[in-house]
Amino acid sequence: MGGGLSGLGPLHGSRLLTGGADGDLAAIKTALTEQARALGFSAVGIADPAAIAGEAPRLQAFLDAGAHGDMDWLANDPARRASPLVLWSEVRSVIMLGLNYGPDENPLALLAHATRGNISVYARGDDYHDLIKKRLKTLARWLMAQAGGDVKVFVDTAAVMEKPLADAAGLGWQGRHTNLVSRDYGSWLFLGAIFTTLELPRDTATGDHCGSCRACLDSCPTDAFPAPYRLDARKCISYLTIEHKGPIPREFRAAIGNRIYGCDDCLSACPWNKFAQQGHEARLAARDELRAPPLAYLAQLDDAAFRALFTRSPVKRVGRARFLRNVLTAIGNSGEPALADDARRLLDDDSPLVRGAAVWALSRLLPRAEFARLADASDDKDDGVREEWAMARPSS
Ligand code: B12
Ligand code: SF4
Ligand code: SF4
Repeated sequence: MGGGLSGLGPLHGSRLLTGGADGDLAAIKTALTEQARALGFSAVGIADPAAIAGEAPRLQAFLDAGAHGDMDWLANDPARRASPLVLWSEVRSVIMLGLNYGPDENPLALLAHATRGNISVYARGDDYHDLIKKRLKTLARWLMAQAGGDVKVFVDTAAVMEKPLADAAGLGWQGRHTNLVSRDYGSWLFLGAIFTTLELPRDTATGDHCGSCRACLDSCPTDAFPAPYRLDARKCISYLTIEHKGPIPREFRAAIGNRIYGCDDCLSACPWNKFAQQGHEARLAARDELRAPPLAYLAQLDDAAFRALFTRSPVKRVGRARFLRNVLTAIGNSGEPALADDARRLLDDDSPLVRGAAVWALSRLLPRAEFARLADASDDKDDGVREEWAMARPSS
């Protein structure tokens, strides 16, 4: 979501500007960095808006391959997305900010606990968008008050390519898993951007430090990297469990395991995480109830309970039906027959998405004959659910 602060207008007669000399701009940059750190940002750097000119063909290749799946918003106006100057012709500098959210435990440990749901690290606390956006606005206002100019702030949801911009601003480099890797924080930086009309001194890119490593590529449970530095989002568990609206394609369901919202496998595999530091933001820290929630509990959430459990959490965004689809996929993968009762109850859910996922879960947990009896008794009117029954019915 992009939020221009242009309404505040440029402020003149500011404290740090004494005549527009290079020294003034350097002083502004130093003070800006200090201010960003005081606001809790872990990394800050400045890029030339033209620095990512080379990304346009790469973005186009990604879109031409259909790798964005049904994230249509990624395909809207790629020229704008690939260039800050097309998005806002007056921008002269892009200030990139990183906020450390390093986990306090091994994010992969929970994958072994099949009756518990694994929510990815970024979504175990409050929604980072809200927190970062507020701070970006505070920092942007401060900059305007000190040095004038006009600003716009972005975090995640606007048509801005944050990773290559952060790369150009020296925050780290885009690793083979396509995310930004930092020497100081490993894989665990959230990104945000302030576009300004001020011409601030640039930082230099760190360059790629992946070397011959390919740990992230090899760790992916769904083989979602067609090549290093390239992701096919349609195969990525993060996309499948968060962005994808319909039934999860059958070929990925088993590999999803107990990942019920996002995935951290490629991030966790990175050796640069040995320099990672635990995040200090209390609001982003894992809530106890979201660290390892029992699937049996999650399967019983009605709409009100879902909203209450995920207040201020990013998980709320997907809504109950998509979330329960994910929970049922994990139940199907749990190997725990005791969870079949939870899945059976959801055969009567109002949402066909949930009913279809319940069918799949039961097909994995019930003895063949018992599943066949249920299939015979089903008179679901929804085509998608009927297809699930047909696909899962044991051939005799
Ligand atoms: C769409 C999106 C997704 C999609 C697609 C991911 C993707 N890789 O594009 C899905 C839903 C899958 C997703 C998942 C995740 N996301 Co996401 N996502 C975004 C979003 C909104 C846009 C990204 C984008 O522009 N994609 C378009 C494609 C074309 O970009 P790309 O894959 O990076 O492709 C580039 C490379 O392939 C490169 N390239 C191609 N060939 C070559 C060759 C070489 C040699 C090199 C160097 C590069 C290169 O060129 C391409 C264009 O730059 C950004 C926020 C933003 N506005 O930037 C967050 C963002 C990237 N996501 C983020 C996070 C945290 C995640 C997850 C970790 C969440 C989770 N735990 O489940 C996963 C990680 C999955 C992964 N391995 O990427 C963070 C990443 C922070 C960081 N440190 O990098 C961001 C920046 C949000 C934020 N504000 O913090 N995400
Ligand atoms: S987030 Fe998970 S599924 Fe997606 S690319 Fe990384 S390891 Fe693969
Ligand atoms: S795991 Fe290896 S290849 Fe992947 S981003 Fe980290 S250093 Fe690069």
